[in-house]
Amino acid sequence: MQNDLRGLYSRRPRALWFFRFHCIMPERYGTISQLSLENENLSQTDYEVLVIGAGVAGICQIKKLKDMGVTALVLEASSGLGGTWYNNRYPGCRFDSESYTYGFKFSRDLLNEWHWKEMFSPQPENLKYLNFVADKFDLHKHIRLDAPVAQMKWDECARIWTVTLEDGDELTSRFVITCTGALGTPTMPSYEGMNEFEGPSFHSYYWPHEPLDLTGKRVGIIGTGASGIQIIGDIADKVGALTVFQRRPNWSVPLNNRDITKAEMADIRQRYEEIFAVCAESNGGFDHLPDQRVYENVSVEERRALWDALYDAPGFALLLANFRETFLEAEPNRDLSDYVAERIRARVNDPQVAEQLIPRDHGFGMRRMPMETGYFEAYNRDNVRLVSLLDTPIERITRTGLQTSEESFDFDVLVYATGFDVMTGAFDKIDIRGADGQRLKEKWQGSPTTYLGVMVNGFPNMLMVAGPQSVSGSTNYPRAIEVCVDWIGALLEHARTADLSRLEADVDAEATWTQEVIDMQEAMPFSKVKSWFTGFNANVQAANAAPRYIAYWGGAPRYTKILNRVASEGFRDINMD
Ligand code: NA7
Repeated sequence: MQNDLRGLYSRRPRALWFFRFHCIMPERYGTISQLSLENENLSQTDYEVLVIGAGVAGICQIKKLKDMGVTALVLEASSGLGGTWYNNRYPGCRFDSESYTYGFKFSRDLLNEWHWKEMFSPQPENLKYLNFVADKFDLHKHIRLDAPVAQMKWDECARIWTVTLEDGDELTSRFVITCTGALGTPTMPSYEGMNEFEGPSFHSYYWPHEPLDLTGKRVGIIGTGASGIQIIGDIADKVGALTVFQRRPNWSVPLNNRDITKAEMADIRQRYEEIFAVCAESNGGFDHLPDQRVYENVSVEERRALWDALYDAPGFALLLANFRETFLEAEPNRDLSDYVAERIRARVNDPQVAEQLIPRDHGFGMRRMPMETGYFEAYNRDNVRLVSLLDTPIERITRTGLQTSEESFDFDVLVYATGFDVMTGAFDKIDIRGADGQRLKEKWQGSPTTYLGVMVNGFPNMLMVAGPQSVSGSTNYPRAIEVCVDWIGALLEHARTADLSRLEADVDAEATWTQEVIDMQEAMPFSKVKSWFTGFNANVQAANAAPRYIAYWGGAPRYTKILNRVASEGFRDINMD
């Protein structure tokens, strides 16, 4: 019986085992002898660790737990693994991280075997990759699909979590690790008449899984964030007519995607260590490092040459391989914004439309920048029209389309690319009750507080991968996830060695970390810009809501250093017994 709690806490297994069940449900579990009997037939409703979510984080986490010999189960709400890459099926959905920086690095075999076919791999291929990983490491049997979690309740006496699924099933575990993702809780606007539209209408996250033929169709799309911009660039030349309803425009630059040949992939495989070393050094966890020159020491012509090259380079190059000052200081940022505005004007034929596509309320890089493929050229097509909601707001959705303050539109299909309740949304959906019955949603009302984005005081034995206030939300997701999963592995190993069954972040340590998160965000030039970077979503928060602190902006290297220091000092900010 190595794969149960007795395996993890081997020095006093029976005492712990008895303690928990006798303590919580004496009537149900009865006497010691009955207990022993039941232990022999351990039904799989009890685990050392329950993991919530089988996306990129959950897959990485279960692999780690499996390697550690821990009995664990992943509970996944959807009917397939993959999280974001299972759910988002909209046309044009793809990475904007270079594919070879997005894959897991925990296995050399895996790196050697997988061929990324495009620089920025599309959703179907990404889902295939995650299933390939699950197949290769035999993870499917540790994942329960169609298992949305409704409630998690901590039992202080037994030191276990009881996790209740939406269908009423109950499971128990010593630890729960949440891997619920940053962008899995879509938000809809609240326009009058939304239920009346007679054609297909859906959030981009719920784009139908079965093929949806848009040929000749009149399509309306609301929202021009990363999802909307990918969709528009992809479908403009396939639909009959496309009307884009844009509220605030976003800066966007070319993704510059292309195929990766076999020879290139062979070279990438040789250089994986080098590539991941760059990612570890980069604040954003990407394969881009900033230009080291001082902005004011570089001539206007040289700056221009760099920007031209970066505009044509893959991915986030213009944002991340630029002079540091273009992100951090007002004037350089204005210069760069002017440059990008000029590029937009050069690509959009109608000057009035071009001006509507250029952001005025924030500088380049001050919100999460969508990457585009043919997005601006789409507006040069006769079948594509831009409607600025700043000029003519939507008044209501109708049976056949929608009505703005000026005009009525008819559509066959209506798409809401209206964003997500980022980071905390997935937690709010679950009724999480910690010690003393405290509700996490109430504790996090306003803004979350965490210890390192991994633990929460008052919620013992709950660990978060890519949780609020971790660095995951602000960086190349899998790079941060692997750091976090390794750290959690070390913490569980530490608990196992020291025979500990209750881990809780110290209240003062949590306050210190939350202050660090606040300080880092406030130091960012985008801290006053309303966007999901600053925890704002107009469909969830009131326009005058106070800023929220949902991500750590101190950069991946600093975050990793802090995690490593905490581990090397024996996790002393975590109360353990
Ligand atoms: P985003 O980036 O949050 O974008 C949502 C878009 O929807 C944005 O343009 C919003 O305009 C618009 N929006 C939201 N609500 C409304 C209403 N009520 N009316 C009109 N327009 C609205 O979400 P995405 O899905 O595009 O991208 C999410 C992340 O996925 C992205 O950052 C990547 O990390 C991957 P607003 O700017 O609020 O005026």
